[in-house]
Amino acid sequence: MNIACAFHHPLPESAVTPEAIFWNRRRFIRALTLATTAATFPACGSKENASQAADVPLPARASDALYPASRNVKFQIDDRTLTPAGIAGRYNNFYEFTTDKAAVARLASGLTIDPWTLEVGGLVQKPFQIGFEDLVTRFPMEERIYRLRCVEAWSMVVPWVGFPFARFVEFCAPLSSAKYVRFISFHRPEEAVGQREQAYPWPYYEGLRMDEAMNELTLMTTGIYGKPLPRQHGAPLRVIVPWKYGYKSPKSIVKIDFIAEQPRTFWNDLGPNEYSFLSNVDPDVPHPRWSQMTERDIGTDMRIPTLKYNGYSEFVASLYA
Ligand SMILES: Nc1nc2c(c(=O)[nH]1)N[C@H]1C(S)=C(S)[C@@H](COP(=O)(O)O)O[C@H]1N2
Ligand SMILES: [Mo]
Repeated sequence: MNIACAFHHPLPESAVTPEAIFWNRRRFIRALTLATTAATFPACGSKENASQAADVPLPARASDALYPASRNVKFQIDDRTLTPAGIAGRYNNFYEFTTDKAAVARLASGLTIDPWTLEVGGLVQKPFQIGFEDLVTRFPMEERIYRLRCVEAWSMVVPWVGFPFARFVEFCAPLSSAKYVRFISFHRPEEAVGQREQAYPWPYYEGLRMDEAMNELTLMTTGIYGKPLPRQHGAPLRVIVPWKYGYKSPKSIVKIDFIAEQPRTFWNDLGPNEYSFLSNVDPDVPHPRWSQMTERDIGTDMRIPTLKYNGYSEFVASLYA
């Protein structure tokens, strides 16, 4: 595990790619995005271009009718621009597929997302399994515009669609002995090349304290930009925890357990000194290898100050007082 740790950790973008090359590549990707949104069909029919041009269609599901959901105006971001869908959807961290952000959308296109079963276990009145379609029709859906801040010092502002995780917790009827929630993502090496080829401790696992899980910001997320989640964003079901670094927002969840002890988490196991269990966004606590004082907005390419709790102090500061 510690050997893997030495070689595989999220690096700041500037460490992964020299800045000059990076900026050029971004312009190239942006040009590509503009070119392909203008035309319904890619001009060139090669497989490579077709897969870059648009997301592989999602399976038609009854839950498609839930979109778009009405916006909850309590969660708006006034001081930043919404990140274009074509940028957010081509700059993903999803190591089950690849560490190459620009290639995630293409490599994730083979993930089977329908049917999808969520298993709920641990300290609940009665463990159960529920199909995704059954689950989503039980909760009122809403849209929320949130900031998302990756530990690598980039960020975006996107409209998620989902329902408060607190409603889901109530639905699960946890016992009073449940103090933490643990999330487990899918494990399907046959569909996820990164799970075949990269020596990480699959499946991805994350966790929250119960009070964090119940906070009104924590969103069970099934959509983005007024549509069902595309695979690269964690279809069909993920959690968004906007005051924490992005890796605390696990994708494509298949199991949720209520437990008494603090769960281990994927990135904390890989780099305990670099990725804490709490991982609240904090400009004053540098990552051991880079500053967290600023971040690059991937939509505008602007470097902006990082905000304590990612700008959500009014909602969460009391949890850590
Ligand atoms: N299962 C799983 N969830 C994950 C990750 C991952 O590699 N696997 N990456 C995390 C990281 S580091 C970030 S920044 C966000 C990125 O979400 P996005 O691609 O939808 O922007 O997903 C998080 N959730
Ligand atoms: Mo991240």
